[in-house]
Amino acid sequence: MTHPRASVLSNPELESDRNKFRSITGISKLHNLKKLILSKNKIVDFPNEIQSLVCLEKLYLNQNQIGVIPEGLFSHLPRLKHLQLNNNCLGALPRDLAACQGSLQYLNISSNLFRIFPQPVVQLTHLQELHVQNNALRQLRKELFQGQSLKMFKANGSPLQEPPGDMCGGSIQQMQSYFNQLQRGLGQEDKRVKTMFLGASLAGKSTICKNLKQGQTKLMPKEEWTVGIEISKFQIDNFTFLFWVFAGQLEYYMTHHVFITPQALVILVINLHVYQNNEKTFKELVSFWINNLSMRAPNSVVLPMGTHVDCCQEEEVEEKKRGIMAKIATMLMRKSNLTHFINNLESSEEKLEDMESSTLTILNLVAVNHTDHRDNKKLETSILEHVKNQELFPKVVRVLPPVYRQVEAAIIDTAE
Ligand SMILES: Nc1nc2c(ncn2[C@@H]2O[C@H](COP(=O)(O)OP(=O)(O)OP(=O)(O)O)[C@@H](O)[C@H]2O)c(=O)[nH]1
Ligand SMILES: [Mg+2]
Repeated sequence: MTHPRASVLSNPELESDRNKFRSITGISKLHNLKKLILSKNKIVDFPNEIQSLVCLEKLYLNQNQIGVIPEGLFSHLPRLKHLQLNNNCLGALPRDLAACQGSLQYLNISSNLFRIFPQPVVQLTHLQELHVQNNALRQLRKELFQGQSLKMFKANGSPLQEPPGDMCGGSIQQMQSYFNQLQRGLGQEDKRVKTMFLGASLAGKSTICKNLKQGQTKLMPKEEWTVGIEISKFQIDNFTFLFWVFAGQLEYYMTHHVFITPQALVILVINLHVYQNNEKTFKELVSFWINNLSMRAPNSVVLPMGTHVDCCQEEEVEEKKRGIMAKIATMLMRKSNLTHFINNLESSEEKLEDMESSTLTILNLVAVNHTDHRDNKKLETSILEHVKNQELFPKVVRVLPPVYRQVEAAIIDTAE
């Protein structure tokens, strides 16, 4: 965009959104401009001429491709009240944004690439509304919640540890209380993974769970099938696993929709002796469960686990492992083609983002021989390796004040 028409020189607003501008020049003479809308363009370089717009109160630069904002521009904008920078490629903010501390009331930096909470935001003492969601933040700053001004705050969609992401849906008062508690006692890292065992009846879910917990290689008696859901706690190193073993029998399927919740490690247990490389057993033992999960818990990480290895030949196990993984890959490919197709139909950007983030991760199948003690150890190591991977499990680590941990422990005790 160059040289806006003379008529805008006296107009306090300039709207030039939804164009394909890559850069903006010729706006420096618009000294009286109060509102500048340059959203939904393709701007890469922050328009330096904005520093001449000394009356500017509202600036919309959202949905562009800005990666850096140079230092020294915001100090020329003492009246700026509303700043929208969401959906760009920003990883930091210039220090002089703090110069707008007397005026800035609304700031949106959501859907950018922030990994560290930008320091200048902490100094914005008049901020009333702050959007930082969908970044790569692990920590928020307590100073944000110490003042009186902040009324609205959104921070979902980042792998937050301090405070844990599930707390950020709460009120400002809850956030204040969390940070106050944290100050009083030392915050401790809590690493916790909900682990759901799913799979057809008699697949061996309860057996795996019991063997892991008790470090044994025993088989469960057939009569002891699970009724409903069994919940228990298990520790590997400093990770706490909450095991949820689901009954595989048909009559309990209707309860699954209540209890299968997102953000979990799912161990999909498959009886390799019963599995034959055909559509029927793939559907019953594998695809039924994966389809179910992609509907109810689309962000889960699934570890397929083969059992009854002791009843199979060695080469049979390898062949079935390969067969299952190949069929899963084909199935996911079909799903992703469908998603792509729907994406092309839908123009709503939020819808697109939702779709993108709804993908199951399916890990490589591990086969476990319950009669071999070493397999138990291997399984433990493999589970631990996966949950330590922060890309796979960004929400495992939570920093909790001691009092929160005590309350949680009391609740679990009561439940047990
Ligand atoms: N030979 C052999 N038997 C196994 C193995 N795993 C489980 N079993 C046996 O298979 C039967 C079913 O195992 P469970 O662990 O109860 O199966 P489940 O998946 O919990 O079944 P539901 O509770 O009905 O959903 C039991 O008799 C186990 O002893 C295995 O790897 N090898
Ligand atoms: Mg069971």
